Amino acid sequence: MAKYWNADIECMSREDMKKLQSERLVKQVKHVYENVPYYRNLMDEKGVTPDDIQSVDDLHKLPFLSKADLRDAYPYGLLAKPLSDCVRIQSTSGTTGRRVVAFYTQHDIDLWEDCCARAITAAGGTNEDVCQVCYGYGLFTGGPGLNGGSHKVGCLTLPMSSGNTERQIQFMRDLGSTILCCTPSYAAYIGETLHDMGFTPDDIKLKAGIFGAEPWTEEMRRSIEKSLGIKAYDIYGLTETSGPGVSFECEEQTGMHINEDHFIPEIIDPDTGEVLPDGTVGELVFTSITKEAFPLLRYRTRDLCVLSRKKCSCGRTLIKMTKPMGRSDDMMIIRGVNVFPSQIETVLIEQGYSPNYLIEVDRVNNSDTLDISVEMSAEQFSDKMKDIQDKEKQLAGAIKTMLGISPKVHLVSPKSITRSEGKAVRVIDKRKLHD
Ligand code: DLL
Repeated sequence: MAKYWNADIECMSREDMKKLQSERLVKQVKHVYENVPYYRNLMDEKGVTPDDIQSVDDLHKLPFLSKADLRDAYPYGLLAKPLSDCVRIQSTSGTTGRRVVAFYTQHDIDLWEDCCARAITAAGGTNEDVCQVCYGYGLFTGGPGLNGGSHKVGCLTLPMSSGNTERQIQFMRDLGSTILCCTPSYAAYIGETLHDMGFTPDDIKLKAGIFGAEPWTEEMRRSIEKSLGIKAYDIYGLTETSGPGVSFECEEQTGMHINEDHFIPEIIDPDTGEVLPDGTVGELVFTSITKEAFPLLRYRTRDLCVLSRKKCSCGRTLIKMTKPMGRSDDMMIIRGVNVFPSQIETVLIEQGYSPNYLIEVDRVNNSDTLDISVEMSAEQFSDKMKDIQDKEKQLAGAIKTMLGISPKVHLVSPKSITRSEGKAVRVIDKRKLHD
């Protein structure tokens, strides 16, 4: 069984990787400078020319590109190839008013699918596998990306898209799916539905899941692994950098290997822009060195994580990033304390609750309020008020220990919180509505 999709690259020596990255970077900077007036202006403003970039060591000289730049340049302002060379667009949903449209040449699509093929291979996928892709298809990159990767590996591919969960399980059983690709919140829902339909993991053939597109905790991973009887692998990416496959997990499950032959990562201080050493938490920045149509240099992702060069037992030498703990824009400041939804999720699952919850933040009489509705399982449910109140108090205490601030916990009846088939919405910050 092939352990790597491309061993030459995935296990390349650091020295050779640096050389490859430097060659590609020099070429890419020229390509962007000559073809993207928007970025050329940014470089001119900073007084940098392509000649100043001779290797990856010069990367820090380049200006950053932010989501605001993408908005300014929408839709064609960052395009580096004539439209006649482009064959596809993908896009974010734009529900937060920040739609991103990314363009692809056929070459870009090939490289993107190759990155996804590496992820599937790292999860143990081969041409013997049946890969059920339940990420959304369409403008969202999840479905098309994993679909393409699955074809490359030679898996029998089930292009299911998301939704109609009972039918997903029927297909899974009838066709003997061995790999599941979807968001972690949808994987949890599939696991729950499997159970509700009276099946156990022994009734399906799944062995691995490739889950990403939203933050998820280690506790959530263990809960999904148990409900579906699989090993759950993380995968990361964003529309701006093609989609899923920028990085992927191997069997060690201690972070995601970044496809460094295509994307050079940096970690910066989100406030000052200063580049931080490996091992420090900061904002992840990517430079795409092989993309033709929509190459982004020093793109600020807003995702917070840590990079590590610790040797990996899988043999890959590609740098690893930790699971992003959330976007810097997901972080809530409640009564002056920084709170990530993932911290709350960790406590809930540790305390034996399901990952079905909703966080509501508001401001009443100039003071922030934090309300967390958490679903009980049928076994946890009780019709005795006192029992429920005791449990709410106990859970609120555990969350207070984690966050340092007291929430109001509401235990709600089984199945009363809407399930997610794509990216879960877990936070409603009503303060933003008032401002
Ligand atoms: O979510 C691409 C994708 C599809 C990745 C399928 C993995 C699997 P966007 O919709 O542009 O693209 O959202 C990108 O999602 O900046 C992160 O904040 C978040 N994200 C993606 N993967 C992970 C992950 C796709 N594994 C944004 N863990 C990114 C945590 C993730 N957050």
